[in-house]
Amino acid sequence: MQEQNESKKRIFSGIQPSGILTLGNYIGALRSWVQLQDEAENLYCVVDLHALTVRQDPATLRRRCTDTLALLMAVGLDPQKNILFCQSHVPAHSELSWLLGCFTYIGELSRMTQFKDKAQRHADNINAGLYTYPVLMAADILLYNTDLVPVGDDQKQHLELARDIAIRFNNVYGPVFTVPDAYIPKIGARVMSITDPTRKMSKSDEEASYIAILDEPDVIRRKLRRAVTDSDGQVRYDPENKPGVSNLMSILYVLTGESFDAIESRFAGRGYGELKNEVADACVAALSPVQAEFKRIQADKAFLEGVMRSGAERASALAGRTMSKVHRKMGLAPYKL
Ligand code: AQP
Repeated sequence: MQEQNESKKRIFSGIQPSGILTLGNYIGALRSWVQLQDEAENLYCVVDLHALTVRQDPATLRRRCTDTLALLMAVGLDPQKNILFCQSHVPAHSELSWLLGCFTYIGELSRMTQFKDKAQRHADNINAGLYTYPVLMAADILLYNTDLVPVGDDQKQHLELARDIAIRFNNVYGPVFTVPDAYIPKIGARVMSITDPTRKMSKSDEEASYIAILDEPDVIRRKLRRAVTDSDGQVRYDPENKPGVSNLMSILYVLTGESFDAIESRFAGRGYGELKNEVADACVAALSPVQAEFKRIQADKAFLEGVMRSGAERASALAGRTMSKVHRKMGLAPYKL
């Protein structure tokens, strides 16, 4: 296995620039990334190749890549402590994806719930990339001999596949890849849509269904006022029977630390309107500083370019070591005979 800092675990995670990042991305992924930044060697990647599985407007995609990178720093990721980079800047991701595709079965890919869900939502464009998405994700992770992958609950199935592929490969060629573990937050791992709380909040869904990290306070308040709840009027945590109210309570819990019991007793006899207002206050308080920092970083193009370039160089150096080993083990012809 690759040489790495003995005392520190290596972490990799990615985020698609397929839309404006949501409160779901923030709570399910970005907050844990920030919490972990002193404990591990981290690589955080803007996975633009993954975003191409759905049609993207080129100019918008280009802008969203840099905006996503700026947002990673705005939430608190330090570009010195973390390798922040863009997936397409390290071609080894695509190459390893091909090689690992030869170790992945059609049956495994056909079982992936995200593929089934996206194939339904984009029925006019069920492309091969949508199908092989989990192989590219396995390549992203295995390329860096990652120990831990902090993700939301929706990515658990993909991560299990990455583990299976690593184990299968290692069984054939010896211990090449580290078998990664998922790191999933206990609460907030699946923030639900506010218009349909039986579905997860997604940035590519309709705008009213998500709170974007960059939504202005009045937009956040308006969206939350319209959040779907239920008709029994009781603030009680019961995700199965009261998904809308439970989703709002989870957001409040994650952002303020107030326990479900405390929220329930404080809101006894009060309506959902008051709960929605408090959730909106908590969102505005958490997101306003991020928004201000985002504007500052986004305006500094030279800084952003520098972070992107240095991230790509640092990631490429690590990826190159894995790829030489993979080539050698698999018997690909050496460059120098
Ligand atoms: N609703 C969510 N709750 C908790 N975590 C979430 N994540 C996404 N949505 C939620 C986590 O955010 C990280 C980055 O996700 P991604 O952008 O790479 O892809 P995704 O999971 O497909 O997110 P979206 O918003 O649903 O994107 P689109 O709409 O483009 O498909 C991941 O760790 C994810 O678990």
